[in-house]
Amino acid sequence: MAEFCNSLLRGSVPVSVVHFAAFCARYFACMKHYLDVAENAARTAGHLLRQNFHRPLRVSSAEAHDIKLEIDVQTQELITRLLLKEFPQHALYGEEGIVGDQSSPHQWVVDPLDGTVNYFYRIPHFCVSIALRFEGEVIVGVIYDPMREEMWSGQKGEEPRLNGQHFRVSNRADLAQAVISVGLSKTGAMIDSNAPLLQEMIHRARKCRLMGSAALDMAYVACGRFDAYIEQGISLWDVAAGWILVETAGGRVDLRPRQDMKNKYSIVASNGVIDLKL
Ligand code: LIP
Repeated sequence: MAEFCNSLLRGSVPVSVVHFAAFCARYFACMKHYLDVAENAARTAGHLLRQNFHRPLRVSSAEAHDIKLEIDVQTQELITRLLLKEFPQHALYGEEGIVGDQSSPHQWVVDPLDGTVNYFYRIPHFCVSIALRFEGEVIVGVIYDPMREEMWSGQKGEEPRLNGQHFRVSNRADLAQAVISVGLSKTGAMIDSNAPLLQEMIHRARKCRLMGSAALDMAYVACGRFDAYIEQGISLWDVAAGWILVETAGGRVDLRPRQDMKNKYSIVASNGVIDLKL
C-alpha cells in the first residue's frame, strides 16, 4: 500500500480510464488515511494539553523572551507514537527533536504546543500543529485548538475544513480596512527586525494583533479572521500545517529561508489580494 501511495503521490497516472478511476479512489483513500491519523494525533495531544492547563507545569528552560516546558516534550512523544505506529517508515521533524530517517519521502512536521508562553501564563490561545510532507511538499495539515475545540484540516487538491465546514480566506484588498497579525519571534535580534514591521503596519492597517501562536495566526488567515500574518525568525514546524490550509483556502504563502539564521524563515501569509506594501 505504502509503495502504491508513493507512486500515486509522484503522479504516475495510469493511462486507461478504468485504472484512472481506481487510481483516484485509492489516491483519496491514501490522503484520507493520512488526514484521519493526523487529526486523531492532534486531538489526543490537545486533550493532554487541556487536562494540564490549570496544573503546575515543569519549566525545562527559560530565556528573556521564551520558555520551554516539559509538557512540550511529553506531547511530542505522544504524537510521535500515534503517527509512527501507523506509518513506521515515515520520519518526524519536530520542535522537540527528530525521529527516523529524515531522507524518507514522508516527513511529519510537528509543533506539539505552539504558543508555549501563552500556555505557561494560562492564556488560552495555543494549539497542536501537524503537517505531512511528501518529497518536501506539504500534502496534509491539521491545526487543533483544544480550548475552543477548533480543528482545521487540509489536504492537497481539496478545500480545507474547520470542524467539518469548508472555509475560504477573506477578500479584503484594502490594507486600511484589514486586521494583520504580526509575530515578534523570541530573540532580541529577531524582535529588533520585526518591530519596524509592526510600527509600519500599526499605522497602515485598521488593526494589528500579536497573538503568540504562528500556527493559529496561519489558521486565522486561512479562514478569513485575519487578512494577513507576517513574522521573521520562525521555524518550519510553526507554519507547515498552516501553509496548506492558507493555500487550499485561496490564499498565498511567501516563506523565505533566513540567510542569517539556520533553519529559520520569514513569512508573509495573506488572503492573496491584499497589498501589504512591504
Ligand atoms: C511561537 C510562535 C510565535 C512566535 C514565538 C514562538 P512556540 O512558537 O508560534 O509566532 O512569535 O516566538 O516561536 O515557541 O510557542 O512553539
